[in-house]
Amino acid sequence: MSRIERAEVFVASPGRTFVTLRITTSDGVVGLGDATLNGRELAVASYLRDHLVPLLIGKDPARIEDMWQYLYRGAYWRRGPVTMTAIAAVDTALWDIKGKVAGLPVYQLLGGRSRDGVLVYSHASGRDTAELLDDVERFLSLGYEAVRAQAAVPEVGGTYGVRKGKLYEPAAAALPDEQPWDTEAYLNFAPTYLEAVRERFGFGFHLLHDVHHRLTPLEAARFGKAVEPCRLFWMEDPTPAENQEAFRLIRQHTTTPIATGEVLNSIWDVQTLITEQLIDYVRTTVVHAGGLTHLRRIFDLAALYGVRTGSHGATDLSPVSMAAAVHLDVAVPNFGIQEYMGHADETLEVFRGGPTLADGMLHPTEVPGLGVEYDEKAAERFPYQARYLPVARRLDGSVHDW
Ligand code: CS2
Ligand code: MG
Repeated sequence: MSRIERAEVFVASPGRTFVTLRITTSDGVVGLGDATLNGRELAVASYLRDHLVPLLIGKDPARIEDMWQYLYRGAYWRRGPVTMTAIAAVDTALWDIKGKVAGLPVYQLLGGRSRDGVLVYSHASGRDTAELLDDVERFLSLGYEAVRAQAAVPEVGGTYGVRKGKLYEPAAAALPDEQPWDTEAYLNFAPTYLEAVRERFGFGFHLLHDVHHRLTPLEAARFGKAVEPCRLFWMEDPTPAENQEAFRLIRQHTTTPIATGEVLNSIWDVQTLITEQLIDYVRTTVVHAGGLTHLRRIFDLAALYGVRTGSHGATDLSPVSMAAAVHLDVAVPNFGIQEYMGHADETLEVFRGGPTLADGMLHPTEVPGLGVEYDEKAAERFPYQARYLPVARRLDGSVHDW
């Protein structure tokens, strides 16, 4: 019987930092898992190297569910982004191996296709409304059917989501970049540029916006009401989601659809949001919510309550977890939309293969497994660089949610 013979953890910064787990079986079959936690990467690398890898050697790679239960219940200290990202990497690698052993792309192991392609959205942004409108036009001309819009709030340096280079990369500094934030200025300005997008381009495409955890529940209710005429596909992370019950207040005041979950990492962290239908899209991911095994459970609970999927897919999710995401997206019945930002050229030198983009949709690979390879030699050219996510401070100097 095949056994796990080797489990290696690679930390490299091709374009940005990624942590990748590679499991090799006694039959020489290789599986990959993404273990990247933006700004806290080495914590997961150590959790894997120092605590999980010794448990993997000699185990049966085919026993995916048993491994998940063993690593989750055996941790004693449950949940949290570090633990669930480490478990996710192992889980994803074992699904990759199972697909290769079966000679099937992973989506065939998840029930097969429910749709021909996976609708995606990408990120338009601008330092002002005019620049944002040009960027929205660019993405629409590239064939995207869904576009997220974010513009810098005048006089406030810390607006989330405004791209500086080719890709939006918030983890850009060797120490946290402290950015000013002014909620009133945001609440006065953001509805104006979302209205400007609709005025210029109409309603023939999906328009999304990420509030990025910045508002209180009542402010979020006020924002949701203000943008109802824009008919957003969703307003994302309107308020910090640890307080799931807080979404009841938002729900009472506005019909603007709500998406949350990218920073959450277990079914228990989204249970109230889903079972009380406080959200319309759940954004949990393969890499941060325990892998395909656990994410499928979250998506199946969501399906019972009419909640659709809308997984996070920023550049800090590696091509491995993006490939796994598309294999699940194409199979689940309650798919909503997949965030997709693409990756830097350096990243694609290290991670080979993965889903293809055509006509605003991602399509999974048809090769056995996940369809991504990790080029260890290429990765050696990109040594690890410590990068932090920013910290937001209100104008009075107190810390705010970034
Ligand atoms: C954002 C991300 O893509 C999104 O919806 O929330 O840019 C997020 O800020 C980063 O992934 C954090 O690492
Ligand atoms: Mg977000």
